[in-house]
Amino acid sequence: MAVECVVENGIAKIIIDRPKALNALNSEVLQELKKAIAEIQTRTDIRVLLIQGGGEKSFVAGADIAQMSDLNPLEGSEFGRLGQEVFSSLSELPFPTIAVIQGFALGGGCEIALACDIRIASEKAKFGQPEVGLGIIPGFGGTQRLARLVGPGQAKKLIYSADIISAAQALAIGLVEQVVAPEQLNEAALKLAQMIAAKSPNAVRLAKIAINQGLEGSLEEGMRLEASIFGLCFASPEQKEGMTAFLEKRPAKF
Ligand code: CO8
Repeated sequence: MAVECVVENGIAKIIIDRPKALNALNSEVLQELKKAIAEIQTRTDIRVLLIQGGGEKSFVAGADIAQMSDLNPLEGSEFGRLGQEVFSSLSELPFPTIAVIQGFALGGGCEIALACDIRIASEKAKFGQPEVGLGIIPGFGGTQRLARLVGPGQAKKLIYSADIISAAQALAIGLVEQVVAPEQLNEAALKLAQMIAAKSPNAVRLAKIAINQGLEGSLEEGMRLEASIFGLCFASPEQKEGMTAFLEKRPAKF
């Protein structure tokens, strides 16, 4: 098994660990990832997911080039669809997801990070979409999600050039949200996960829906969506607890 999933105190952790290929994604790893995501999808006890690569060197070094090298067009498009399906199920998880990136996040590895809500990286991490150097294009959502996250100009620069950039450069263009020293990475990711996990899970999930669905339409539609979801919050006991706790000058318990 290359994909492990553990849940502790409401925080799920998926680890992709295939050391002999720097955690590259072959179809077996993608199937395992699909299964792990399906298993946590409906769990109401999970408040946040951390996803990371095993070992020190690599988050995920991309799709498995050895496996892809002999694919025919039909097999290529099936492989692409499998990756897209897995990464879409990751991006559609109802709770927040954080990619914890200690090393290479290349090709499909960068695309996993893009499918998460938040990315925290070590200063040693490296990012890129090297596909055009292999005669293919990013096929696990990269052409779409990268442009949406960093804007079309920066996405085109990265994708056309296949350049590998540092964590500092990734932070500068908005490809990651936080960069920390390598030895602080796990602690920083856990701290953020714990902060999220301590808040109203219902409100956090609703905020994710409002942001993600709102981005699909116009600002006006997004505002209407926000107003409806805002109203919905008042149907939850968590709103009562959050506000009562404030008025009683005590921490809220969710
Ligand atoms: N696939 C398969 N094997 C890999 C991959 C990979 N993506 N990356 C690394 N490996 C293997 C190497 O072949 C090597 O194996 P071995 O020891 O048996 O020779 C082992 O991992 C260690 O790698 P290196 O010796 O190369 O380690 P270095 O430190 O010298 O280099 C790099 C590290 C820079 C990360 C280098 O391994 C590299 O460039 N890897 C490939 C990165 C890449 O191009 N990734 C993008 C792949 S394409 C992709 O992700 C497309 C996604 C969409 C697909 C849609 C399909 C339709």
